[in-house]
Amino acid sequence: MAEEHTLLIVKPDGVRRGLTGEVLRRVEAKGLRIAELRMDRVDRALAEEQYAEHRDKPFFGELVDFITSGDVVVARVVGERAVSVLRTLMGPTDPATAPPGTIRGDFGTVITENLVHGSDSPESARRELELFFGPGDP
Ligand code: 3AN
Repeated sequence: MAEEHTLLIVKPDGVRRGLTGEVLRRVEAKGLRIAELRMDRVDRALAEEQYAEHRDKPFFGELVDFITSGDVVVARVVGERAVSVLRTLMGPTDPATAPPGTIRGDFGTVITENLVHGSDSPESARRELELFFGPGDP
């Protein structure tokens, strides 16, 4: 099976709490590769584009406020089934009920502050990687 590329974001809560290294360690220890990496700041326009599918949800404003509230670390993560493997490492959306052993289950309690973002499909990954890293790799 071909390698997939996916977008990982360590959100502002993860960066503020000094958990960037821990998140990246887990990604690498699992066997995925970090192909590109940088610290960044997401402006409102980029946040609204990134979360376009949630535009009509009641939590959209909170989500955009939060992702723009501080530095984030963005990474292009590559490997066999990287999209779903990263999602498994992250755990379900709500950290309060995410199982221990997952990033959200081990480090969070609040749904907005759920530490990490990972693309939810290969199609989302292509779209999101282009937003953050520009055109180029798949
Ligand atoms: P995931 O990040 O697990 O793919 P999505 O795509 O459903 O989850 O939601 C995107 C982000 O929106 C989540 N990471 C979380 O921060 C926020 N979010 C999702 N559902 C809620 C909710 N019910 N209340 C507040 N924020 C939410």
